Amino acid sequence: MTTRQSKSNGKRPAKVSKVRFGQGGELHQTSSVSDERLTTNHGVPLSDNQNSLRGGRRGPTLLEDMILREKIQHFDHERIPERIVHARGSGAHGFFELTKSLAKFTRARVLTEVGEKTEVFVRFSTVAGGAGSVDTPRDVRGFAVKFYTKEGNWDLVGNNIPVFFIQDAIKFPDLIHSVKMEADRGYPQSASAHDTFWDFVGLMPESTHMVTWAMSDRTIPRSFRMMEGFGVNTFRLVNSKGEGTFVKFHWKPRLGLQSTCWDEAVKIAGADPDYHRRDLFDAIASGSFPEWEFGVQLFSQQEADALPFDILDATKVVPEELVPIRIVGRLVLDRNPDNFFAETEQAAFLPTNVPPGIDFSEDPLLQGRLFSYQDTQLSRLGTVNFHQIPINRAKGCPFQNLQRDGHMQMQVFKGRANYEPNSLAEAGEIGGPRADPEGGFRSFQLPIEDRKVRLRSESFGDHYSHARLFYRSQSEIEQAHIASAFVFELSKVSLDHVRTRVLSNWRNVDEDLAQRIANGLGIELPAKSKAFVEPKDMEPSAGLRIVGKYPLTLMGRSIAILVTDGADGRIFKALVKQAEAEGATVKIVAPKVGGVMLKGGTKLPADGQLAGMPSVLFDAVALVVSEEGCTELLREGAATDFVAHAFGHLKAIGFTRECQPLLDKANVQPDEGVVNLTDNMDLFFTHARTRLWEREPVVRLLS
Ligand code: HDE
Repeated sequence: MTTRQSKSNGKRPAKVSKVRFGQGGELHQTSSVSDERLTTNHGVPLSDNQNSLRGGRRGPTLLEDMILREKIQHFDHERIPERIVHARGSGAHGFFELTKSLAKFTRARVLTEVGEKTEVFVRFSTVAGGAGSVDTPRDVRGFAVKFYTKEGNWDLVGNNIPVFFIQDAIKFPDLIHSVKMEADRGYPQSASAHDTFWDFVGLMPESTHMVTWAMSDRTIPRSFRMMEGFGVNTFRLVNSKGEGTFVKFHWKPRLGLQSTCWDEAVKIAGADPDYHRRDLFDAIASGSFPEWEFGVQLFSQQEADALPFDILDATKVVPEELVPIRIVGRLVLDRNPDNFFAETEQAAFLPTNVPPGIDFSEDPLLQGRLFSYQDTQLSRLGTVNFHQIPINRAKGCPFQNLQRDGHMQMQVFKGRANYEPNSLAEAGEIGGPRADPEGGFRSFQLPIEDRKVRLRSESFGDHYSHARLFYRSQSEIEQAHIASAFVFELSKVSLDHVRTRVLSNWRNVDEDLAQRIANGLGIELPAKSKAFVEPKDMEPSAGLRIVGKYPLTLMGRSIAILVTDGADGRIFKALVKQAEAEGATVKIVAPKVGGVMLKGGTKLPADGQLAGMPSVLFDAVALVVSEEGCTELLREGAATDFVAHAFGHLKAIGFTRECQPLLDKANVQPDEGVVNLTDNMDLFFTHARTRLWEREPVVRLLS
């Protein structure tokens, strides 16, 4: 028996690529790996990476083998604790560009220098599931942006819904415990459809507004690229005179706000658990960069006082109709992370990261967040020095202070002074940095003189008006989806009293909605719960809808072409040409991954095999098949599902004449969106730009 040797010849010199010195004077090593020789973590070259050190060929492994021990030990500790919430996330690099100056309201450079580009790192996430959970549960999405500004990092840690479940940070652990896996059984993973969540919700009327949003299609987004983002909490801008203006932050996707259908989201979870992560990565890799407009709603204290709700209450939305959104910048994501762990996983977002000119409000939810994020990084990243990890480092400016040492200190400081004040500079030594009273961060001079209390302001007491506003602002389609989502979720609740309490609360929101839910569940409507503050009717806000807001475009959408042997290559080519010209992605799906032989003998390789690339992964499908091909497909369940699901999920279906038997088998009923490609390819593309909402009553009994 011969011993297998490592292929490394051991002659090439070990090379550490790209070593540069950071602004703090420390050695900062970028980690691009070269193909030079392997070493241990301490630089000792390896002669063999295949065999551990043994006492004889067949003898026991020796404790002395430091190479084996180092490698295994590093591997044993490869995982760090995942985030307690928002554990499942995907990130990307990009830039923010200011298009309109807010100099009147703030002295933060990032919001005053028009045309200046600021580097950003963005992380999107689900909330409830673990790091390895699927991308498409019904859940709120995180939308966290780290701006590396010239005045320090600004982290705008937002969500894709503008309000939140609770008003006070002290309820956050309860909320999250209720929605995560139930304590005794350890399930469900990443789902709100269970007893404990709805128990909490029913007992906390302040959650009514957010839960109504959560039951809307906002929580089943089509793509991260097609989500709105919100800062949620009210913040303050502070100008050079020290004057404060309240601000709400908004992100508006250039591709419009789009969602999946619930049944589709459920099926995607099986077909591609990484659906959103892949979509983001592929879009950036192909040069189709996701983009958002950045907007602000600005209002003074007087304007805030005139609003019929409290702007410090994060369960309330400020309708665009009351305070318009001014678009002042754009965000473009143009670079994928090189390493998921080092960047996306180790990214630490802190709502406390604000440059001079941006400040907090007294929102009691935000105030709690100001403590939590810094604290959670310690258990997740294990050190107070997590700000030195490359993804978290302030890159736009130097950072320097007299904080020292600690676990995993990366900086090598020079000099004796690690305290301030000191007078070492007078002796020609390094004295160290000092505070800057002019340019440094100054808090808004908020007058406070009051009693210490544990009390909620009465102005936070109206729990239903905004939920009513949201529901009544929706299109009919969206209202039906909301009612159906409630029915689905509450059908999974096993405790009758929990369900009943939820319905009692929602009667305060809208009687029709409560009745629809009760009908869908097949139960009697219970008595209405007593509202602390009687809900008021507000003017519906079109800005709160999804349907009708997105642009009718193929840009960023994806089309599957199902082909078989003998398919018509001309139709295929024409489809691809038009789709790609309009910015859509085309994928070729075939019975076998090796591809098909088109009529005339051209070989066409496939992007995916039918069972592995179902129609749920696409926005529209075209069926370009031959007669024989169709006969084969009739015997394949995945083909029937491909067509039936496309129809059921309200997608445009283009087909060639030969495909009729498959359409019949899949029970596709002719409508405007089922288009013979030979007759009218343009019509297919018209419908591929949106969903055929009018088909929904044909395929689904909605509540
Ligand atoms: Fe978070 N939240 N949160 N949250 N949150 C975290 O911080 C917390 C809240 C949001 O991609 C944690 O670094 C409290 C609102 C996002 O890394 C933790 C309260 C909003 C992310 C934490 C809230 C958010 C987090 C877990 C109530 C929308 C992911 C890991 C007072 C504005 C950021 C971490 C990323 C993450 C605490 C409420 C958004 C535990 C105490 C409201 C997008 O610190």
